[in-house]
Amino acid sequence: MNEINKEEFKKDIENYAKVLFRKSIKEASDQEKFQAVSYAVKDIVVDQWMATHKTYEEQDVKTVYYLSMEFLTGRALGNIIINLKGNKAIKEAVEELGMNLDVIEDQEPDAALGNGGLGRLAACFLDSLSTLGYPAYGCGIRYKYGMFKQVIENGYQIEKPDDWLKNGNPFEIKRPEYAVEVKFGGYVAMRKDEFGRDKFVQENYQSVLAVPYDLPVVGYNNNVVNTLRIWDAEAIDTFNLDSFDKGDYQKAVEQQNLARTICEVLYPNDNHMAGKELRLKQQYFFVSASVQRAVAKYMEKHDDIRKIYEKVCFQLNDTHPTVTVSEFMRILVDDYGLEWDEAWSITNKTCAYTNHTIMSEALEKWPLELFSRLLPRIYQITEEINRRFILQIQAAYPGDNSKVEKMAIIYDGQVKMAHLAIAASFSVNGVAKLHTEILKNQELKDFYQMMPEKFNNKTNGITQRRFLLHGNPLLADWVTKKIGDDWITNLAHINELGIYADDELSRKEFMNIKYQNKVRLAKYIKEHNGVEVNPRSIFDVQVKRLHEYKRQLLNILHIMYLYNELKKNPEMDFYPRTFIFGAKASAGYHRAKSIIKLINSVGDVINNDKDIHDKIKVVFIENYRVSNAEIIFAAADVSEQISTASKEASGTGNMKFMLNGALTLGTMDGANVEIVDEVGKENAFIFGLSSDEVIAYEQNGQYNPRDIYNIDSDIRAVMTQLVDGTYASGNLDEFRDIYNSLLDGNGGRPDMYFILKDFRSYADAQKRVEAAYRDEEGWAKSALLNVSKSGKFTSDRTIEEYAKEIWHLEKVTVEVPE
Ligand code: 26V
Repeated sequence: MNEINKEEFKKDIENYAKVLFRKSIKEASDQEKFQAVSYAVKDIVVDQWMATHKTYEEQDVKTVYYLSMEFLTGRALGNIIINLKGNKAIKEAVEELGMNLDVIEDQEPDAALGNGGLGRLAACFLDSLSTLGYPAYGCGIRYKYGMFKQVIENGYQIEKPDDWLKNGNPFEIKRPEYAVEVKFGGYVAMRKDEFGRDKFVQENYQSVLAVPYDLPVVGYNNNVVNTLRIWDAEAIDTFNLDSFDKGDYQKAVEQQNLARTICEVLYPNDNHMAGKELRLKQQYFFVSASVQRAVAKYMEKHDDIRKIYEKVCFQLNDTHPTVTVSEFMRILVDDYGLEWDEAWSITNKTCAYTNHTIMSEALEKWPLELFSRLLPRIYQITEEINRRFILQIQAAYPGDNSKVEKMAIIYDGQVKMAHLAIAASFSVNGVAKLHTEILKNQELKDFYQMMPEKFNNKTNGITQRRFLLHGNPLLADWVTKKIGDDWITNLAHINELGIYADDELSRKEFMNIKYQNKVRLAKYIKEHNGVEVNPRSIFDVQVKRLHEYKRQLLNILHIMYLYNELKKNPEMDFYPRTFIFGAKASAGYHRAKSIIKLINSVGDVINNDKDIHDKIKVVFIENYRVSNAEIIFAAADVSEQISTASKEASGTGNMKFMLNGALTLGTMDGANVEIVDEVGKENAFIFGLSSDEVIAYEQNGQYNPRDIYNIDSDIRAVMTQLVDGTYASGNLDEFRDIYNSLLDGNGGRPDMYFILKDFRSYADAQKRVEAAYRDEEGWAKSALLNVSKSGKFTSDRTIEEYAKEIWHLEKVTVEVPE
């Protein structure tokens, strides 16, 4: 890699301030300084970006297209600087110009084009693909408004629009030369092609112009820069005389509106399918644009479309981009004139699907009426795929019509996207061992029995470059001092840290770094939440989307219980604890919003109660997002991973905490199982029902939370406090719905999340946490072992597995000309 020349770089920054804002650096605002620095950094990146694509073309590489509705990339500048290994030179340059790099980085809005786990995973994957030198495109949507900003008012969540592009995005490049048309609605007609053969064409449709914006994805210290291509919609220019002449004024207006709405906003539901027409439009919009462009790019260099699978793989990030299957078939059959069987065999060698959830609310099913009206030709093709797939099911299970009912792609007036994805893909993967087993043995059992060869596991991972090197510089430097810096690109090496777990001085150093990170977070909390917390207390953290299955409610009920214990016995031996929450709730998810209010209300009471001498603090961090997550993980002692077993497909926060030396307090769910496999049960706090037990209860209906309520007086006391005004002065019904959900559940079914069932076991595990923390040496040892055993959970390992076992990609090396 070419060295960054500090003096040249300084000149570059000054020049950008001049050209962009007609200002000197001294005159520029912080935001303008951020822009100027970013453009100077982009200058370096673009050379590598061009060199990368030149190499790809020369070597005619196979490329993965990672199709995802979400990429939760967060801030770009700091991460790019780190990956350029330019930290030292750039920091010095910036400081010599009288600026502070941290302040500059803080000016950048998070790119929050995702909800949570699935979107952040896509961002980690891109980082790893570039770092490992694999050719890849991320394909997504350039939402005008990303994930909403959360403001807490009077304890309630308020959503504010996230106008992340208002100052422009210095790293993006618009590529109008690659714009393509995407068609919606109308009808399908049979017409003759130029050779007199029949062909299907969509007529009387509305269309938009899909225009790509490219963002660089910089690999670590290797000159490789892949592309995250996000599509924006523009109106097709029909406001010309022509259409007025034809009396098409109305249609022109409609098309303008369509273009304006498609990319307006990210749907902020996580794990809940609402069946909204606009969402299906978004899906087809970015899929059609991405697939059209991938095919066109392939055909620029090749002449045989039938071999496209040798150079292209479409990875479907959950079912959201599943129309890829039918769109690709449409292009092969309608545009390239292939026979159905041939087209299907190509599609089957090109598409692969990742499942990220077994929550039935999240399964995408589109009403036929909507699907066929919006995408008439895609619907016809999907019907034909379904017709043939049913024949296959019948051949596999002769005479068993129940299999057709359960497995058909179109059934009951709905298009089932997961079934389409499975039928058309050569690979179907889950995201953690346990999750994949549940898919094979429960949720997708029929499919697994029919096509076992498609199923495989790819346990998730996270990038250590953002979540240790950037987010926790103190620990990163310390690790490098101990074992060298190989861990940055080969996290397996972090294992070498293990020997220091037995070294007293190293344990002290480690705990001191943790303390400093807790001071940093305490400062953030003071500034942003106005709450004073004690960095000597245990930082017990649960940060993730708010969902009943993740059981933030279990956590807060337990805090209410602890508070009762302290009130009964103020002199009891109690190690001070700071409970930290961060979570966004979907705007329409009322119970989730009540849980946020409950956390804040409990915090208000406890934080202001002088009797307990600050032994418990409860903090809700507003607007949890990638940028503050980095600070939070670095400061955590305890990582709350307490989902109802079987419900959390993997989790990735659990891995970020582990990498930063927090101990897991969790159920045997998702990747927690593999974390415990690595670090050992004695270095984690495991509690609760197993996934098998949960599934058994679900099937036999033998769980009754009232039995627990009746025999356990501590639980009863906490339950009563939900509805007696202890935490809701004025409105006794504030938390009534939560109370009811715990005892009666939904629609007559007892609480599906087994909160009271797991309560005692959780409280016991929390007691073990406290006892363990009192043994400072023992805790430091466990924490260090957690860091040292986190090697498996790098997304570099995950991507190597995808690349070798699914995508069959070759690595490239890139030289940048001087
Ligand atoms: C689902 C839906 C359903 C339709 C409406 C909009 C929408 C938006 C996002 C989603 C994604 C839900 C799936 C998801 O985020 N799964 C999470 O994936 C993580 C990465 O694999 C994994 O670690 C988490 O356990 C899993 O919950």
